[in-house]
Amino acid sequence: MRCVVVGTEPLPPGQRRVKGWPVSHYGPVPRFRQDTWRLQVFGATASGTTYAWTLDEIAALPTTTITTDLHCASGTTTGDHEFLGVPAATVWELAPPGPRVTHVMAWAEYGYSANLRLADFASPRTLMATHHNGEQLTAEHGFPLRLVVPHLYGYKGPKWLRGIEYMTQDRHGFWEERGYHNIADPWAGLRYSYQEDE
Ligand SMILES: Nc1nc2c(c(=O)[nH]1)N[C@H]1C(S)=C(S)[C@@H](COP(=O)(O)O)O[C@H]1N2
Ligand SMILES: [Mo]
Repeated sequence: MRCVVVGTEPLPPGQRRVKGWPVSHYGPVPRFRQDTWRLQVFGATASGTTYAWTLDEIAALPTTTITTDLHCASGTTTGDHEFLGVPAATVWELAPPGPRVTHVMAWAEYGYSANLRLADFASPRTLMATHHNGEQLTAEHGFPLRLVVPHLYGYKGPKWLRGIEYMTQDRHGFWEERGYHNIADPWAGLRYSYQEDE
């Protein structure tokens, strides 16, 4: 039996806790097509080749579980999340990056993207999640695969993850291009891009 006390975890500055798990994202919920779905790893790989894994191949990899709150940069925090999935660092091992790689771009369906520093992507708690609280992710929350970066604001974790691009310099993703902070550390309150100049 899972027994979680909700609402006792400390909150980052400016966040308020909401009940349940509201759905929030930009654009429509994509339909999953098993025959064409691949997770691709591309860009500055060590071998120069692109890697592509089917969902079955992902599902065969060792998994881990994390418990975390999710902090949306709009100010809401939801709790009681237990994610199961493949550690993002596994990508690092199976598809090694070239020596000059400093950042990754995590790509989702419909071109949504989020840029991450290496250390944030390969952090031990960063996960490519397939399950939430013991159940397969729902379509609205990112089925079949969702990046969860528990120590950053929600926009750094694409739902419907489809690609990891290795980059040799930083580049803005979807929300980072639209006024949100490049680093997105909720504990430091790094919410908006104008704060990058402070
Ligand atoms: N593909 C995609 N992933 C996304 C988003 C999006 O617009 N598209 N929004 C992000 C933001 S801003 C947040 S707060 C979380 C919300 O996740 P939830 O709907 O599961 O609560 O998804 C993140 N992942
Ligand atoms: Mo968000």
